[in-house]
Amino acid sequence: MAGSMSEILSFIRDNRQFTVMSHTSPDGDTLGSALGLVHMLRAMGKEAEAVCSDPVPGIYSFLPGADEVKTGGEGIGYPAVIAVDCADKCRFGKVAKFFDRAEITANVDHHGTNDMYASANWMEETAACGELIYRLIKELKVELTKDMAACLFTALMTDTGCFAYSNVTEQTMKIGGALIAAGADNSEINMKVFRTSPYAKSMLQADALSRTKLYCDGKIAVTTVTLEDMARHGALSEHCDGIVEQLRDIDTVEIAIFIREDVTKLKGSFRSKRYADVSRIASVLGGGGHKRAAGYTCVCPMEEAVETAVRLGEEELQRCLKA
Ligand SMILES: [Mn+2]
Repeated sequence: MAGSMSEILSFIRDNRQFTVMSHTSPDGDTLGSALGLVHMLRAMGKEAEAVCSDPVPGIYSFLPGADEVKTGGEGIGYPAVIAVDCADKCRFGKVAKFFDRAEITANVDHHGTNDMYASANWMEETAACGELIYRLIKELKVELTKDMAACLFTALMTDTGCFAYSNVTEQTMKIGGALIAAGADNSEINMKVFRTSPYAKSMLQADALSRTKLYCDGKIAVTTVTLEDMARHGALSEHCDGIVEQLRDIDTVEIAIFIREDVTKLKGSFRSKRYADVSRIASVLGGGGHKRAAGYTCVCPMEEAVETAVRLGEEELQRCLKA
């Protein structure tokens, strides 16, 4: 059961005031999808707000509407609440209260591990959740504005590694083209998201990468960042974005593991290169995601978290060998 687009179309048509929710530690897909959706709802004459548990990372501050995203549990909490790019309710963080007290809820997502937690659901395993928002805009015959296009192009670009990963389909590229045609500035967005790094971020990443450990003949790479590491470099948690991809890019690596310390818990990210299914590993740990990108949170000492993640990584490599 993966719901359907028509459930979401009815949810949008039948309601007037919406709170659109992104997931914790927001990325370009969840923010671009949420803001694209907010712009679409407003173009339809409806009221909409965007909420997110955590602050909008600096690299996404250029997104049209980013300055209006209510964070840290702030927000109005409209009667209709729609979550985008959230595989399960654990991804809501401080904005879960809006979902819990809503009159009606919806869930638009592209993670295969989605557990259909809302009253209206639509999960389809596209490259980016932004593709689903684009299809809603087309289906509802809303005029695609430059602002919507910039938000959705950012969503596509971030979840596809700039249209480079195996999740990219003909449809992804066609939608990317339509978004450029509607005014999304490909190279400018790419520059802002992927080729702009504060000094503190570059130094934190160099530090983390220099401590990389390899396991399983180099097929698994692991590194970690503690709150102390971030403080030493004057870096923010959002400055950890991109480390796990750099581990994955090491030539021998199939599974990359990155674990960072947050205030109350540890946050783990997995990436795989060609064949390992890291969503299986994340699911065992109570998280979820995609085959090539997944994550989870846990509360335990860092060494224990690393040991567990590496062991599960080894088991996944074993499983792939046997298959
Ligand atoms: Mn996504």
